[in-house]
Amino acid sequence: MAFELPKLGYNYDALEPHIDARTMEIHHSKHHQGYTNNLNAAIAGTDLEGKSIEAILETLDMKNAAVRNNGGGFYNHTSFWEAMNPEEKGYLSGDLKDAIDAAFGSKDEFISAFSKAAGTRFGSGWAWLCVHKGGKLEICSTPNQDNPLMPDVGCGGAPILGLDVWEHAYYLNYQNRRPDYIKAFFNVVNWNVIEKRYEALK
Ligand code: MN3
Repeated sequence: MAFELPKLGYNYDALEPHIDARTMEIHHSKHHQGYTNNLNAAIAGTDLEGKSIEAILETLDMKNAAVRNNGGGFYNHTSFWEAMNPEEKGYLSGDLKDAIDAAFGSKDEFISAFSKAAGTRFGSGWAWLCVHKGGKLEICSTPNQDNPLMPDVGCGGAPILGLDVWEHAYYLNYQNRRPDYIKAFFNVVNWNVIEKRYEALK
């Protein structure tokens, strides 16, 4: 069973004005579709076929560039779309709020540290909030389509919030102003989704 491009849980214009409809459409229907197609081509006929994307990434041979780039791209974008669902957006609460306060001081201090990781990633990549077994949180970033699930990326635990800082994610609307895009992202984060991930993975 090949991987399929996941449908968004909302319309392309649902994140306006923070993330524009044209960027969403190209990012989902072209970029994410491309990663999906290339991942399927890369695993066809290999022993990776039929495995979950998490299993593929956790046991990845990092020298396998096609699966590293496209498997990462498939997983990262799926996670990214879900994290911005504008339906029942919610607010930071519960155990996740407590864990963020404990690790970073406050929600604002968390956003500041996460934004720094996203802003200082040179070139293309992602910023992450990860949870380790036991509930400890970590902020980190990875280049290209690497992902904390992959071995030895210098970033551990399970990712519960990721931000795409490739230029394709923001250039149409924000041009070179990555900090403005990062700030806008926090207007569309669905904290209910992040809290559910935290509860499931801590
Ligand atoms: Mn992208």
